[in-house]
Amino acid sequence: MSQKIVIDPITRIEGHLRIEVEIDDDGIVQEAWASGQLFRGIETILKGRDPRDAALIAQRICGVCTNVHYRASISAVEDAYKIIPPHNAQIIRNLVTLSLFVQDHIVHYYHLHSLDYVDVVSALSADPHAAAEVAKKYHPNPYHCSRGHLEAVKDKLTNFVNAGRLGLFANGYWGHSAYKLSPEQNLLHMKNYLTALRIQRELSQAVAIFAGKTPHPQNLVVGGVTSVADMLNPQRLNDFMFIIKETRDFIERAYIPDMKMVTDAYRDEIKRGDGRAMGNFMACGGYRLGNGEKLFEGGVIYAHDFLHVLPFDERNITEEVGRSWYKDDAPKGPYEGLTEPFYTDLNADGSLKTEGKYTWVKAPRYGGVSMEVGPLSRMLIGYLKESRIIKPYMQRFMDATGMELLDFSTTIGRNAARAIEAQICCDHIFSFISDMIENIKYYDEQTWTKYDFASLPLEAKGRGLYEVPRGVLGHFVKIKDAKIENYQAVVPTTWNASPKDAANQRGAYEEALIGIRLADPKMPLEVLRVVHSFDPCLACAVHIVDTKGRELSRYKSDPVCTL
Ligand code: NFE
Ligand code: MG
Repeated sequence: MSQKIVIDPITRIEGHLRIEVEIDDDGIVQEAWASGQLFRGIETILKGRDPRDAALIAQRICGVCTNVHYRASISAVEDAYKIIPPHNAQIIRNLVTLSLFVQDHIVHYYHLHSLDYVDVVSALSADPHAAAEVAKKYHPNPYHCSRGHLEAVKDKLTNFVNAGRLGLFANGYWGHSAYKLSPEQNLLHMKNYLTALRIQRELSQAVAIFAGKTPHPQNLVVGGVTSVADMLNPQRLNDFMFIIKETRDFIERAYIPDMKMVTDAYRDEIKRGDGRAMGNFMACGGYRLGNGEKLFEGGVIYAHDFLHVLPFDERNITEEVGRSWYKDDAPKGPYEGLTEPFYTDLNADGSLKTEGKYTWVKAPRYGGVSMEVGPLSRMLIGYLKESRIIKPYMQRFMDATGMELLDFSTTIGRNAARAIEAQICCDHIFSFISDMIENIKYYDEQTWTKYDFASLPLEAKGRGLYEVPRGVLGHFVKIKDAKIENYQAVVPTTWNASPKDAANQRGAYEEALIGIRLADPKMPLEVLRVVHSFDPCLACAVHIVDTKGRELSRYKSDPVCTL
């Protein structure tokens, strides 16, 4: 007899995500439903506003991938008005966005996801001396790996546990049979978990050097950036580079080695294809370096057909809401998209109406097809398009671990792709900064393109399309009478957390869950692994608040539902 398991909310993500899966007698997932449980109102709030103000509101969509909505919104308005920001402004925007990529990937892997693979309690029985030796298997000069330091980390964790203040480590599925690392490997990984707390804080400081603050920077305006004094202050540039250099060292000697260790320990799960979705990958590409090369390539892959990478064409993007709590079910292009809530409630027993509408997340489609976006898509597409930037990094990791291309299309593979991407972004921040220093040297200090608002067209439309940490982000604005007539954001987590559509095609989370085997349905660790590997951000995905304060849903924490 099939059994329904409800996890609501999924924790260690941004926002409110409910997952329902149906398992058979062997604990194998037969069907899955991903449901965004929160309704906000950003696109609606933007209507009727001055387009120059849009970005300050749009950036409130999310405080995690902070600055990317700000930037995409500014770019959409610039695109509509054909305003091209100067070179230095583009570089400063890139410095901020790429620092965010690295910060976001490190926080996601270590603090939001790694404990699905790393058993904190097991680390307490590690031998720190043996652990120092184990670390050398994954890097000749591992990060902060003296025996003394590892002993100190073990003492710190032990004191934490003995004091009964487990805090964020409480309620983990410690001891679950799906954990595979040895106590020493768990200790090494926890050491880097603690260091990553500092690294991510320093990276936030780096973002704030040019962005004023984070989250929700204040340095962008239509036409350029306001970070003029920061750009011209050698001390600020030096502070920024110092942080990026320290981070680069951490990625090289800790993050990548950890990923190699996890890949090694969970090889069976990788070879079994755990967490593989439909194999449709999409990237729009972007971030042009001074030599004309692009950091990320655009492209589309269908059904893991790695022999054919098709060109990406944004005109193929639509969103539909047949299974989402909105009105007007027909697929629509983003300039015409509507955001009119139409909540249809739950079943009397509290379960989702899985045959009807069941989420606040819309269903974006590319030419009618459901897609996976994110680091995995970018790394596969870059590799297959022979990117001179991406391929060598991927190849190094593949040679060191024996990972094949298809192996990346798994739960662990998604994390490996994210780590490789963090390294690529971090390394290339230096290219952008040297381009900027070169400009300044030749007295190019321009940071804003002047324009006269009164003489801009009254009607226009434009979009900002970017690769951001979780995938492809598009902001689309239609302007009429110099005001915003319509605004839509089509967001990475909306692609990946998409519900089914009229043709019953599943979204990427749903598809990736099918076939997963749960060792113990009361502790659905395997489901968490799959969902976390996409780095969900539901605030982004839904970006819409019930202004009347009505109850939209209740949250349970007991995963096993007696439906
Ligand atoms: Ni709220 Fe985001 C990113 C955007 S969403 S985190 O990256 O855009 O998926
Ligand atoms: Mg949207």
